[in-house]
Amino acid sequence: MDRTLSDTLVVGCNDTARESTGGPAQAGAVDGGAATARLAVVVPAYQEVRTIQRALTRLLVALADSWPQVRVLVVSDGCTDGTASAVSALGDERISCVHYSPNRGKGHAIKTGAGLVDADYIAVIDADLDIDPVSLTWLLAELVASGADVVIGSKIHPQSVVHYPRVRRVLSGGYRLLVRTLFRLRVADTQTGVKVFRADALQAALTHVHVSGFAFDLNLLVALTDQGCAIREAPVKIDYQFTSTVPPTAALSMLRDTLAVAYRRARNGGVGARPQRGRAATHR
Ligand SMILES: Nc1nc2c(ncn2[C@@H]2O[C@H](COP(=O)(O)OP(=O)(O)O)[C@@H](O)[C@H]2O)c(=O)[nH]1
Ligand SMILES: [Mg+2]
Repeated sequence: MDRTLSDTLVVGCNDTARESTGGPAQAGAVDGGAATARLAVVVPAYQEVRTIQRALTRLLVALADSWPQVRVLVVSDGCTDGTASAVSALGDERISCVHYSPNRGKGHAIKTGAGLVDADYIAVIDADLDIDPVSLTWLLAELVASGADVVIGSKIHPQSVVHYPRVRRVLSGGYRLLVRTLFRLRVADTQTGVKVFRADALQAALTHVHVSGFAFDLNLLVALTDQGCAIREAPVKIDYQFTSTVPPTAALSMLRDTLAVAYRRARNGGVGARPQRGRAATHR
């Protein structure tokens, strides 16, 4: 039986576990980067006990100069391997962890985390060691400098440095082709696990995002696009560590979810738009 947010457990690293009041995890003021802007980083995690401590330490080191007041919220997505305890054991007051059970998917984890933080900018980064968190500083710099609503990491940005197995490159390229054909978004790579958002734009779009698995990123970017948000791409540094927890069946559910987003968008004339009765709508 699914548990709802009201019975999730929020664990401050220096606290003993306590029941969530449903209130936000506070993000602090930022002195560097964007003057007084508050940054919260949401980290979706599933069975990451082996990497989570190193990943979080690396993340905080990368952000130390430009975003020293950052707050990090790890969302333990039904982990049964002690990921939440490993986060807690770090004892870092900048890091909180919310745990729920059972596993609901990466998209659900991000949506849950974004609903709990209070910040001006919300970043999302994978919990494993594949993506170098220096990428996050590049995305944030671009968000602040450009005034865009969203900046996403792109594996095919000319300045990206990506070490990825061939089979993943092929799958990723095939998915990008499918997305380009179905959605005609202005961004090329919807799936890389590092993104930054103006919090108000993200919160508004999330109310229209229903996919909870890996096609969540696509669903979210379609919703942001249909709301008229300015979305830019920035380079990433990725060194694949072969620690992926994605099961082989995920490709099928991702395809199913992607087609469902395309269908709903065509039917409603946009993600977040009201259904248009009696005619198929075009979307751009
Ligand atoms: N595989 C998987 N990852 C999840 C889930 N929920 C949250 N995540 C996190 O989503 C991120 C991406 O997952 P990963 O297995 O590394 O995917 P990949 O990088 O695309 O191979 C990681 O931080 C995971 O811990 C889930 O249900 N399944
Ligand atoms: Mg990964």
